Amino acid sequence: MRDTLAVILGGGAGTRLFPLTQHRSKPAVPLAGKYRIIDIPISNCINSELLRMFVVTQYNSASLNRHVSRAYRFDRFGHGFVTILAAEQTPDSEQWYQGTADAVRQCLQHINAYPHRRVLILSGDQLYRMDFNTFSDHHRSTWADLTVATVPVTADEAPAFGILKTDADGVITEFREKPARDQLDGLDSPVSERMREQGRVYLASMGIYMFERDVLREVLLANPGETDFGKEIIPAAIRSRRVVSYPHDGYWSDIGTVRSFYEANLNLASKVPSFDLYDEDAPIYTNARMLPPAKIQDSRVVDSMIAEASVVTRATVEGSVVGIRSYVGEGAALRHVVMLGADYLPWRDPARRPGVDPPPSPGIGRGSVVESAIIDKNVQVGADCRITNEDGVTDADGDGWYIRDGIVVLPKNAIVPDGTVI
Ligand code: ADQ
Ligand code: ADP
Repeated sequence: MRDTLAVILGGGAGTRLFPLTQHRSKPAVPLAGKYRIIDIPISNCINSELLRMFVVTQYNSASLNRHVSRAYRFDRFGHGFVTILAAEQTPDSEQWYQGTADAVRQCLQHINAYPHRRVLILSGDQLYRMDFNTFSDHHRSTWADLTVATVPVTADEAPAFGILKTDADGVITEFREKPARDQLDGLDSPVSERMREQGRVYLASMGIYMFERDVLREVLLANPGETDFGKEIIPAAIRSRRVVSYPHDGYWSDIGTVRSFYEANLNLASKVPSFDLYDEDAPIYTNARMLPPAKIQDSRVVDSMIAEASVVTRATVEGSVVGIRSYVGEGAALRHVVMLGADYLPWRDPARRPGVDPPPSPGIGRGSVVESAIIDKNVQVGADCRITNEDGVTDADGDGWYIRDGIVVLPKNAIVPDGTVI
């Protein structure tokens, strides 16, 4: 992979993950109790020995910068780097990135400063593991100008994706971005017997592309008005280039919405998760924080992950992810909750953090019950609260809380007073 550069598309506005993206860009959103979403594509690159990465972003990049600069320090004897390219004004463009392809186009001057033969374009909001060496071997052995990674999906799932049709050699002959369900006729591709039995006969683009360097430059520069890979660049490329499908075998989840983010986190805590965080051959890297272990005192904890420096005291935690430095107080109960953790230890004296105003005691107060919720960082839930969305509300905005797709979301630094019912 020494001749390949990776470009990770770090987001658009991330509106579908609001309020988790209120103060941070999508790739900086915490995942699985101790990671950030960006750790997934970066780890896939590192594990594939692809060590030169750009992360393209345009919103709230401070938190992402902080995480990346703390977590990814390559030694000075190699040539690895993770560089964040936030939208910038240049003599050629005063515009923000207009879409995925436009983002890469505006970054070409930075990308082209490094020697490379190929560019691997990745999405910044997906949970999956892929060896990009195998992907690259496939790209080269099929003499592709451009290779699109694909997964087989059902007719119900298809309208959410770019759907492509291949011939028997895997060459893409048709591409339609997010076709309506009634436009799927004839779009099925040759898939394995097992996939056919499951009705997974449509090949969805994973938004992961490997381009030959000159091909990328040509397709981007020839049509400056085309701003999106899925809507414009890929459908146009199949008419004049050799565009090949690379079938991905394994789990893949797009975590760009509150619901998919929530479910992907809870799945990681389940008995047999779809994504293995414990794979020593392909670990997920993150910021090494040197925190003490989690401490569980006289509690009932079932099918859950509890991250470092957390304290759970005479409480119940079921089917949940409890992030770093979380405190769950006496008699509290968490069920199907994703708690992102805290930036500081809740029981430390606030006087030790002069000039800092987040809640003094983040965590779950005595006797509070929280179900089906995402609790962002540093949230302080008082005593005897009931946050269970008992009325089954689908979407709502409250005073210091939100409900998205039936999931209660408590935003970063929220203080939920004693006795609150949501
Ligand atoms: P979507 O996921 O709908 O479809 P999009 O919203 O454009 O595509 O996002 C792709 C990635 O690029 C995401 O990680 C997003 O955050 C990022 N991104 C979007 N706009 C950006 C911008 N202006 N600057 C930087 N980053 C940006 C795409 C393809 C489909 C495919 C699905 C698979 O278009 O064909 O099926 O991905 O998830
Ligand atoms: P997020 O992306 O979750 O909003 P940031 O990256 O902006 O978080 O901030 C997290 C980092 O900032 C933490 O690793 C921590 O070191 C530091 N930090 C933020 N708030 C505080 C605080 N109140 N006390 C101590 N450190 C803090």
